[in-house]
Amino acid sequence: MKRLKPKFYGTLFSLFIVSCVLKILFTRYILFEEVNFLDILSLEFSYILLFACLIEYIPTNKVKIPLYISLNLIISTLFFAIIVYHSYFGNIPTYYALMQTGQVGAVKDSVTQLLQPEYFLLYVDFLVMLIVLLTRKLPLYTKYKLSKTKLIGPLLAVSFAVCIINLYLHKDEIITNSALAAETKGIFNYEALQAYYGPNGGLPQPADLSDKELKSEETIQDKINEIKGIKEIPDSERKYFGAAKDCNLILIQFESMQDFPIGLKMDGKEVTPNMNKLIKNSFYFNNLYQQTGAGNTSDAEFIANTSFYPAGMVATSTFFEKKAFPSMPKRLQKEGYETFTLHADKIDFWNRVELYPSLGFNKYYALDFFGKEDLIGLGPSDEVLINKGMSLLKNLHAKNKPFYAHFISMTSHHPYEIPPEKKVFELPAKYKGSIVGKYIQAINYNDMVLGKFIDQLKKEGIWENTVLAFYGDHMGMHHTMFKERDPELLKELLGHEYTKIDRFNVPFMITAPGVTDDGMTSDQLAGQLDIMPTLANLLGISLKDHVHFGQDLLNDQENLIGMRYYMPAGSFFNDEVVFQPGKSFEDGEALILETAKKVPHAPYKEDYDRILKLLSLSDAYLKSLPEK
Ligand code: GP9
Ligand code: MN
Repeated sequence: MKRLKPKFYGTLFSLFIVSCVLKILFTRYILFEEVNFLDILSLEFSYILLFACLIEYIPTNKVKIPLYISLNLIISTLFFAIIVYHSYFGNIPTYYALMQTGQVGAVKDSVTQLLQPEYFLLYVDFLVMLIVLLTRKLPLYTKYKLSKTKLIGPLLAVSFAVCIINLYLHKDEIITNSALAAETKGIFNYEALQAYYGPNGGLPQPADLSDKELKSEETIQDKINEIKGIKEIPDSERKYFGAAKDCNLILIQFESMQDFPIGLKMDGKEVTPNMNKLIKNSFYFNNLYQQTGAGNTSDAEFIANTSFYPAGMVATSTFFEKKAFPSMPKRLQKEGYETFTLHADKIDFWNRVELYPSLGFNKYYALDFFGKEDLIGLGPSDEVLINKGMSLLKNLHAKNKPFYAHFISMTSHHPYEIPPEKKVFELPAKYKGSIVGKYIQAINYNDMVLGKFIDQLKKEGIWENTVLAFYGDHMGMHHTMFKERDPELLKELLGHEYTKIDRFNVPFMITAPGVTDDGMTSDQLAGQLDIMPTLANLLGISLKDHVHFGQDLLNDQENLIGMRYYMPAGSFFNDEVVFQPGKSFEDGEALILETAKKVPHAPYKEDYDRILKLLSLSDAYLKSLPEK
């Protein structure tokens, strides 16, 4: 090929290609921690070339400059968003997940903390482009046109062919670990294929449930029980069935609350004094794992009220926004309960405006109800949440109306900045300023709120006739938040290296005066899907004809806990290990729950198959539900 003379449009063309290739190198290095030039050449380069050639094919020169700039801006921003998203969630976002970044505004403090200065390198080439544009009249660049027939045409054909071949080769490749999928398929291919497959992209689509299977809900429950290895126990034989019949239910979902701070002491002082006291008269499950997907907090709300698996790669509140879910609020309404949920954020965050009617609460109370008092982080503090919530409870109590109130806390959200005047917990000097220290203070704040709430319930005479339960929505401590000292500080608190077992372990505690008085701390394996069946059993709500994927922890011991999104689909916790697949089961990894030591995973193939069946059955069941 004849050597090209320097030229203006040729310069823009080459500048675009070189800067995009550098951006891909940079992005792949940050995401996958290694750079393989061959991968970039075979998987990503064809797209860059294709974009540049398409621009060069435009007949009017005038639009080329704005096009090069806009496309470069789109690519830079896409990579930037993917990197920031990945640093928090550990996942490569799809087109659908990125659509939800409209919510980023609301969590801007968290996002700001995750930004690293080097991410802005993705925009450095705009300076170069600016210089080139400002100097374009200088005789540095001759207005020589890139030959369409000799150069652009053939390059366009080749790059287009390579893109199509790549898409074809990777289209049926199912890799549930999104980071591995994007690395293997290429970022552009991954995004294109995810968009093609739809919101739950690339995962095997659930088969439609047959009419016969749908007619009898029992059949589906039998299937679930069979896969899980559970024997249906008649209500009359269930331990604690109806032990708290007709009691109110107050269920608190604590933001970012993990299990490890419960019972923890720092310099001899308890981080959670109120919870520690409560444990003595409660059923406390300390080996329970989060099962939330991309919908985070809202997924936890969905799971706790339905005992179904969340959608996974997209918030359930969006993916199944039209559906009417069989749920705990609906069941309790049938028993004469008033049901409502309280969360002091805008109602459209996480599409709760659709989620709450889908769950069937009688009422919901959001930001407009709580006002703009005592703002911390994302909105009104949890003290405002319980104080204003209390007025509703008092009203219903006065009318002798049983209620189910689901309180969704928010103050302990990342970046865990509790204002100094609220900091009741004095940190040891070395924890001051660290994210671990801030997190501990946020959890201590939760504990303080719980203590105040219980005092009020007792004062109002509501306590005696109420089941009060709480759980954590999802992890709060993630390595992407850590600064240099944090891993060491956390290790010191835990007495061992911080692992994903600690990270996904959230607490679940139930206090029912007269029922749980003797206290019971259980380390049986559990998941968030078990919250509803366990509470239903205590309240005497039969789930015999109500499909549920979780189980009653007071009666069913054997368990298998599936998770996707934060770990690839097919990941699970069983009584011995936590397992996470790689590209498939074969290159997965099993860690012993007690020690986090790696063990051969071959013996757990059956559990992997069982969990995939449960996920697909849950998806199929949700898909089959009628619309609201
Ligand atoms: C906002 C709160 C935060 O309403 O639910 O959600 P998260 O970021 O934890 O999913
Ligand atoms: Mn949350």
